[in-house]
Amino acid sequence: MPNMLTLALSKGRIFEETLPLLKAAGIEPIDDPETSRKLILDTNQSDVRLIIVRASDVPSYVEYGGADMGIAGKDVLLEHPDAELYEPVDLNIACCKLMTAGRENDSDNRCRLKVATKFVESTRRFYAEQGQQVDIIKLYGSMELAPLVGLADRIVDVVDTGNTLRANGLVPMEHIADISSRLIVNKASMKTKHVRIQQFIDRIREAVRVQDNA
Ligand code: PRT
Ligand code: MG
Repeated sequence: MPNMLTLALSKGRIFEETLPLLKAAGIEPIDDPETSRKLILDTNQSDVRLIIVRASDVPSYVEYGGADMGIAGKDVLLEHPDAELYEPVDLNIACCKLMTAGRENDSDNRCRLKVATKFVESTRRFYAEQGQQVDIIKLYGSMELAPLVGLADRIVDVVDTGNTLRANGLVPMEHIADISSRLIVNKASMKTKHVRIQQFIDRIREAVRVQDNA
């Protein structure tokens, strides 16, 4: 269908917190991604579909036109500083903080810290702004493990309750950024499907306004 609108999002917390906003905008998926194996979900609107991708893949799908729009955490977007995307709405969902963390009783005076993270770009920028030399070790998950086995002195990760850090004897240290999820839009789609995308943006903005006042 040439006039299809495709929205890319990840399952888990982003999907769950996006559902009420979509519903308020009149869009309801027909399948549940947690129980269905489908990666393309039809909705009650025959010209709107959802695609389920890895959280860190959402910007690529949207930038290169695999989806017209997407929903991605600001932590993920900060890793793509040169992406050609519009970011018209802060959805104020899946909120957390990007932080440095380390071992509780760490009296680290090393001149060159080793920092393990999947957020390489934000980490590089943060320590450069501090004027601190660091060696960054790229990991894809379970960053909390790195300081416990001597792989790194610090990690940079998103933190919500802090329970995961605490459970591993780590403490949050420096605050790097407040994180929430954003609606992102492909630049070409914004031109070719302008009326429908603008209407979607307006409805989502209104849904966020109602959500934030609840
Ligand atoms: O799972 P996958 O590798 O595909 O990607 P992902 O882990 O990035 O995806 P997902 O669905 O877990 O997270 C999607 C987005 O949710 C992230 O990009 C963030 O913008 C946002 N978000 C909000 C979070 C959290 N809160 C959060 N707490 N993402 C991850 N966490 C992790 C945190 O790092 C810790 O390991 O959840 C764990 C529990 O957090 P605490 O602090 O409450 O213990
Ligand atoms: Mg995850």
